[in-house]
Amino acid sequence: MLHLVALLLHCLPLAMGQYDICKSWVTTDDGPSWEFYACQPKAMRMKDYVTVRVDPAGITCGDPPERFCTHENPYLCSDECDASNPDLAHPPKLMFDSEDEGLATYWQSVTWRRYPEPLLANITLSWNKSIELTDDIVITFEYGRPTIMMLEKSLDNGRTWHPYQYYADDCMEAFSMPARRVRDLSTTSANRVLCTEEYSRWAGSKKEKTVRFEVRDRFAIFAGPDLKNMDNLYTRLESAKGLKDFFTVTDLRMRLLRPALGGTYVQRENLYKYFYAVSNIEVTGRCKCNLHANLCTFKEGSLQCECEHNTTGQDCGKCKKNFRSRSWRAGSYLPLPNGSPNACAAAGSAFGNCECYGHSNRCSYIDFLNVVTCVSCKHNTRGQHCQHCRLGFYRNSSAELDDENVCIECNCNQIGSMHDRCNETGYCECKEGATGPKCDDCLPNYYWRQGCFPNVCDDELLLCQNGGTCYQNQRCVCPVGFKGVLCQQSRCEADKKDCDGAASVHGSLGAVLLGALALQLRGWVDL
Ligand SMILES: *[C@@H]1O[C@H](CO)[C@@H](O)[C@H](O)[C@H]1NC(C)=O
Ligand SMILES: *[C@@H]1O[C@H](CO)[C@@H](O)[C@H](O)[C@H]1NC(C)=O
Ligand SMILES: *[C@@H]1O[C@H](CO)[C@@H](O)[C@H](O)[C@H]1NC(C)=O
Ligand SMILES: *[C@@H]1O[C@H](CO)[C@@H](O)[C@H](O)[C@H]1NC(C)=O
Ligand SMILES: *[C@@H]1O[C@H](CO)[C@@H](O)[C@H](O)[C@H]1NC(C)=O
Ligand SMILES: [Ca+2]
Repeated sequence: MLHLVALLLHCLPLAMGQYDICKSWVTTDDGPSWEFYACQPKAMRMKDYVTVRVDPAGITCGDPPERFCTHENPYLCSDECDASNPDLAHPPKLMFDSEDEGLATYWQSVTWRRYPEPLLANITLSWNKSIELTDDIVITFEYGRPTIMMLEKSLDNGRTWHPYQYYADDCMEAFSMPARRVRDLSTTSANRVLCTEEYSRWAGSKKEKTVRFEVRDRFAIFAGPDLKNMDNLYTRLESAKGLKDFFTVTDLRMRLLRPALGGTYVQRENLYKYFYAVSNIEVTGRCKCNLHANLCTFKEGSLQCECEHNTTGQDCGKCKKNFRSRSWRAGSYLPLPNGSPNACAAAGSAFGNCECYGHSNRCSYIDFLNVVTCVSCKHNTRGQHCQHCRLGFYRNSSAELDDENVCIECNCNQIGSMHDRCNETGYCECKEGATGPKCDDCLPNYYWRQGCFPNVCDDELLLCQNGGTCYQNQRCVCPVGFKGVLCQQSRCEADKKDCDGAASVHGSLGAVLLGALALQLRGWVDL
């Protein structure tokens, strides 16, 4: 059996010969040396490496034990699911076992007892590794396929999800989408997300059991019906934007939205025959190693590329330390048939002695200075070797010189600072009165109002006088009859008319109170 599986996998189109070696020892006129090629691991049965999660809690049948019937035998409800009995239990792992004896083993949900509340279940598969699909995803349902379901994928270990394909017996009704078939897609629409009715219609629960996500049909758009012209597919994968990513996943989720009905409507009097049962989920693909590895191994609970070309990381997505004289690049399928390795280069090896710490791919010779210098330093670096930070950036002390995060933006407060440059620890140069690393604070005795200004008044030294109150250190609010920055000046002294006016209303006690009230009001209004 194992042999047969290995043999079958070997026959998969993408597992054939091409791009399966990363380097070879060749003899040239200059003597023997290594030659490097773009390379990728073989396709594998990805269900062997997956972790699964079924939601919501309690959706798996058998706790408490429950009877169910089948569409063939709706009134003979003698089947039983019992989680505590290994012979009658239907846990999620049975979707990934190998059914050597030909007997289907399957995960099963509870029945649709709660109708008309929808019977919803999510099956989430996670690899903690990016995988490139190389063949159809095939989901096998016992006792009928769902009448509505959806396939979703994630490319970032489950942080964000995207629809991958919609399935319904009536796409318009279920998703307001026209029904389409993958075989009708064209070269420009090969990565379209569509709704298909091909896998949701009732055909007798024993007959058609599989729901597919058609990878081969999509490949065939470029490689021909027998996938003979793989060169054309590889060329397309390199040139068509988003096409490679379309076949790449870290996680998959089946959202089961309505079970098989076995007819056109739900029979309320016998809800025990409605449930989901999945016996197998086949996912065939290879580890994504950016064409820098031909082996992928299961280590410490996750798949990992065995990176070549002096790359490293789970997906060979960066250059090894001391091999960063130019930026990392993925290998390429082109030119056919061996591709380009785009290997990482040791410092000093690629461009004579011009090290650019991985921030530039180009060096240029400046004649009149007689130096070789890096061109177009990236990641906010500058300098002959991209070894300095651009103006307005400072050195990240916890990052190495070849780290993408080596330069941090100064972020000086535009109003509070003299300019947008900062010193090596990120401190900006502040205008008078401003303080803080970014100059967005004021020194004591200064207040912030589009910059820092010296206090006009406060509660200690610059007290408002004659009963005036200090408003936000900006000015004194003076009582009637007083003025001046600190209300230190009586209006009588300053202006005879003010004084006379005040005197005429000061006649009675009532007027005095009124005056006090007006004073209060004035204070408020002035704010
Ligand atoms: C299934 O997953 C989707 C998100 O992809 C979530 O919105 C939904 O609530 C989940 N359904 C169940 C039954 O857990
Ligand atoms: C995922 O893989 C990475 C890299 O191999 C590993 O460090 C991490 O622990 C894994 N996470 C889980 C949840 O397995
Ligand atoms: C990677 O580095 C090693 C050790 O320096 C070197 O022998 C090898 O040729 C390099 N490989 C590539 C693809 O550059
Ligand atoms: C400094 O570099 C480290 C290491 O790369 C990085 O984790 C960190 O985010 C960087 N700090 C900033 C502020 O960018
Ligand atoms: C940067 O400026 C701050 C504040 O003036 C100072 O404390 C610090 O020592 C300076 N750092 C360097 C490396 O000059
Ligand atoms: Ca099974």
